[in-house]
Amino acid sequence: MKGRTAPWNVGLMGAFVLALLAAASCGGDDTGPVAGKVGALEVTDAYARGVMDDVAVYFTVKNTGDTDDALVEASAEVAGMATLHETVTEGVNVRMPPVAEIEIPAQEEITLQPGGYHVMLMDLERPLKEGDSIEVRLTFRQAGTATIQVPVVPYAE
Ligand SMILES: [Cu+2]
Repeated sequence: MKGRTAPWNVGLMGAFVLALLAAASCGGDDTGPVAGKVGALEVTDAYARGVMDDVAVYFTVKNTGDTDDALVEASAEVAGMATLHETVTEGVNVRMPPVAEIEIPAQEEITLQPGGYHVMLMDLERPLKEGDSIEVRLTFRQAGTATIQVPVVPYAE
């Protein structure tokens, strides 16, 4: 039995990402960087991280309009498939059933976060590592499609 395996090679790249994360958290505001806008929708605080062989994408969508909207589809060039998932915890079992859409009511803000809704990227063309940035397309029923750049962050326990 060897010593524990470091999950990340904390070298220059690790230091670089930590610096980026520190800079990103210094906004002094709850709203993080704007990842993309389409119509009345503003997407902020986007990040992605590995979950087993797949990658989960999280972000906040604010609907500044007077019309209810919904996220209905996602895609990414690096992924053969992208699905909207919900995380459901029942006792010790965690499932991620696909959902047809994620509602974004008028004048409201919804956050996709660990333990809840997320976009799951599957069938990846290449493994993603922290520091990568991936392009993700989000299609909303009313507003249309937003293309956002999503940084890959380390998995946090
Ligand atoms: Cu999932």
